[in-house]
Amino acid sequence: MPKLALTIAGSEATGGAGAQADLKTFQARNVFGMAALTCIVSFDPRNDWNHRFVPVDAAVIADQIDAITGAYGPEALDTVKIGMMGTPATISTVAQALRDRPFANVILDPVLICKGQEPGAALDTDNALKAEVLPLATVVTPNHFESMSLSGMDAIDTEADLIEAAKKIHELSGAAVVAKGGVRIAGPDAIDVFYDGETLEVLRAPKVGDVAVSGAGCSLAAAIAAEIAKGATPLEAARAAKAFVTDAITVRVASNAPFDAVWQGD
Ligand code: PXL
Repeated sequence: MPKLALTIAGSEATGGAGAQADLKTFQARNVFGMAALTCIVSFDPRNDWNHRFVPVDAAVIADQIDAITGAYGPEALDTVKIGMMGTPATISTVAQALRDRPFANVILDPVLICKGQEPGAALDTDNALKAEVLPLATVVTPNHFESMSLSGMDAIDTEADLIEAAKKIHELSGAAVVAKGGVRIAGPDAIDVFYDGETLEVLRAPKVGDVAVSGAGCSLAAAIAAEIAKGATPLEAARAAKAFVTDAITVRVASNAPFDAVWQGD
């Protein structure tokens, strides 16, 4: 029997990011995937690829998690990945579900805004995520923008800055942190910083172009979840996930949207 992993995330219809990326990643990493949808995002091809966003009703989110946790007891299902939440009501519902039926491994991708959205549009949502879900996380995977927001740093320009951010985010969350530099830290390598309070490791891979790819962050967190579900430590999982996502970025799918999509296959 395969190991199991759940994603609680939004639908991103084009299949680059969100729950679609998570489920493809779970399959590619050989774990049985489940998804509870928090929202539906539809890019708008006629309006600058603006993100049209519809939240799923809080009661329906709770029902989905109830169905999943009822079907598979905590012995089989101990790992959950949290992706885009979108509203304070969703965050409260998901946080309650995580407290009701504690998961051993909570991998939080703290999606504060989607790529291309206006920063700062949803401060109340960001604050709710920090207050209610971040304390429950065992692994957290902030991107460049989210690392600045969570650490309170004004700028993260260098590897040293990213290390400082990872340490700060560990202090405030207690989680193992994978702070993603992506294409936003200058230099030939895409670097991510792992820090769990004991081990500091800079994960490196040569950059594949200079433009971000949709779904890389979702797939990284989902791959970490899959590896942890199979028994890896957070550090082992982060290393494997980094290699997996580097491949997925390399064999990307071209898109008319501003970002190409990662491909989790060969
Ligand atoms: O890449 C972050 C992300 C996560 N989840 C959903 C999204 C996006 C970005 O578009 O739509 C549902």
